[in-house]
Formats: sequence, C-alpha cells, structure tokens
Amino acid sequence: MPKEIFVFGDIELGGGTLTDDFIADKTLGQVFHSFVSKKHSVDLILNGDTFDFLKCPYIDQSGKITYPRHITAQISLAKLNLMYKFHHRVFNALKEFAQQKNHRIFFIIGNHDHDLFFPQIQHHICSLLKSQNNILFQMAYNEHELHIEHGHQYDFLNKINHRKEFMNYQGQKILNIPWVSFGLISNFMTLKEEHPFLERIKPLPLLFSHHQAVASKVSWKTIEYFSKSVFYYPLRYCFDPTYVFPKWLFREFYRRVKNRHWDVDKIVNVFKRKKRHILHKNKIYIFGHIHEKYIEEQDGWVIIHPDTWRDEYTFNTQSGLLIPKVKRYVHIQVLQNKLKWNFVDQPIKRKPLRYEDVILNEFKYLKVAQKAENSLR
Ligand SMILES: [Mn+2]
Repeated sequence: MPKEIFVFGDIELGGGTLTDDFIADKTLGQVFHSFVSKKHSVDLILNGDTFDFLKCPYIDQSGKITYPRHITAQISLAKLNLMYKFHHRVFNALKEFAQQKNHRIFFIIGNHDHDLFFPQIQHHICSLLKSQNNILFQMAYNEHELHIEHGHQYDFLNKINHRKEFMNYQGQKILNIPWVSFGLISNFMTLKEEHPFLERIKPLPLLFSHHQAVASKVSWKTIEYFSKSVFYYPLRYCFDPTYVFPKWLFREFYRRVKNRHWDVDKIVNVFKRKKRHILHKNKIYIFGHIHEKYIEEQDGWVIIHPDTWRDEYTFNTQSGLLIPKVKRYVHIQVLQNKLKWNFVDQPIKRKPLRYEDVILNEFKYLKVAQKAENSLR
C-alpha cells in the first residue's frame, strides 16, 4: 500500500458546555486509533471546523462564562484548553497518530476554527500532540490530484477575508471573522443555551415549521442585530472594527429573513461556477461546511461532501422521530496511476429519539444522547 488519505469534516469539538454538540468521542477516538499502526504513509485531513471555537465560551478564572467578540490569542488558548479537557480521548488518539514518522495531520481552516490562524494556537496544538513537523495548518490540501478545503469561501455569508485574518483593537491583535460570526457570538449564544438540542435537528426549516416560538425568536433576533448593525452600532462603537457594517450583505439578508432561510447555500454550485476552468485539474474534490452527504460524479472528476461528526438528527415528521445521522469519513488510496475513494460509514447503534419528548426537556436529552453515544460498541 503506497499511501492512504483519510478525510473528516466538521468534527466541531467544543468546550463541553451547553453549546458543545460533539459527543462522538469514543467512536472518533477509536477510528483515529485504528490508523496509528499503519506503517506506510498516511495523511489525516481534518477538513475545517474541527474545533468549534465560535460557539465555545470563554470561561475566566472566576468561572464566568462569556462569548467575547474581541478574540485575542489568549481567549482562543483558553477555549482550546477547554476542548482538550473535555475531548482528551480524541486528542490522545491524534497524538498517537502523530508519533508515527510516516503520518501527517492537516488542520484545514474553517469558519468555526478561524482561531487556527493564531501562531500561538498552532504552537499549542503541536505541543498537545507532542509533534511538530508533521502537523500542518492550511486553507486547502492540494496533492495527488486531490483538492480538499472546508468550503466556507464559497458561502458569501461565512467567507473569511484571507488577506486580513486579524484586526487591531486597542493595541491588541484580534480575529477578523465574518459579520455573521460576530452576530452569532453576540446574539445567538443565549438562545443556543436555552435550546441546546434544537439546533442539532435537521433540516432547520422543517424544525422551524414545527417550533414557531423558536422560529420567531430567531427571526426577531436577526432583525434586531441587522437593524442595530445599520443604525446603531457603527455610531455607538465607531472605533471598534468588529462593528463595521458590510453594506453588500443588505440584500441577501433581507432575502433570508423573508424566507426564514438559515441553512447554508449550496457551496458546490458556487464552487463550480467560480472554478469551472480548472475543474479538470483534479480528480477528487472534497468539501465540508454543509452538513450533508453529497456525491457528484462527472467526466473525470468527483465532488464529495462526507457530512458532519457533530451530533445531528434527521427529523422524520411522519413518525415524529429524530434519527441520529450517520458519522462518515472519506478513505482514499493513492495507487500507482490512479486514486480510489470510498466512504466509510460508522453504523448507528443508538435508538431514535421522540421529538415530542426532546422539546419538553432538551437538557435531559443532551445527556441521554451523550450517554448512549459513548456506552455503545
Ligand atoms: Mn463551516
């Protein structure tokens, strides 16, 4: 076997709080662990949003939970330490993998882990994984006629300014994240804490049609943030670069509020439109960002979405059941003159949950789900 490549998208490790939706520690740890003993060359690609820094709170020494919008390296480090503490099983498996000299780990940067741009964060991850030269932080992976990137650069609401990753605020270097991310941090985390389970239920429009109260809260909060961003924040915080309003969002935002359209747009279509002239250059394209399974095969190339590793459910309205989504990764073999790929699905061994039960006590079912996920297999 000359070389193998494994691709995982949207793992979204959080800080173990109400806003952490990753519970598959046992399964993911075991899967990573199964790669350790491979003697040949192996690239493990974590395709963006590996860490959910965006929804992870900052907990200070007094134990106070906040979601600061001025994100310094020190704040990101505190969040990373929380994630390490709660998901040490996953980190340990990564650490063992990284000890093998033929193995490399690529952290592809996504919109939830923009914090990976901080050199201090990269350095700290290397020290947690006790390795250095085989751990890489990149926007994309381009080897063996294989193109892998998170995909948020084709989603104009979540697109990051790659030429300006940081801003200056009161003499400190802070992250320059998209306007939507600032909005999420400052306005929607309390709602997420009130309804920590609901956001795991897909598709969102279907959930909203069943849960009018939350649907209207989201709409009102959005309208409030939008109007304040136009009429109030730029004046109130005129020296704060995190409150600058991007005018071009105006039209899109209006459309989304009107249609209650909160799912991410199909990035594949944007990608194909923008990169049409170079599509033939690679054989396989892998994206994340959209939590969906997707395969599109054309003459000589294929586009793949392997879906997310966070805890999500498909809402079956007929039966009223929430079906846990399959966790999946992409396996690629680099053979002498061709690439071979396949999906590897992890079987679901958990029982579906009843939607009616879950909305009555979301907190209870967070625990039920976590327990079920980690006691099986
Ligand atoms: Mn993303």
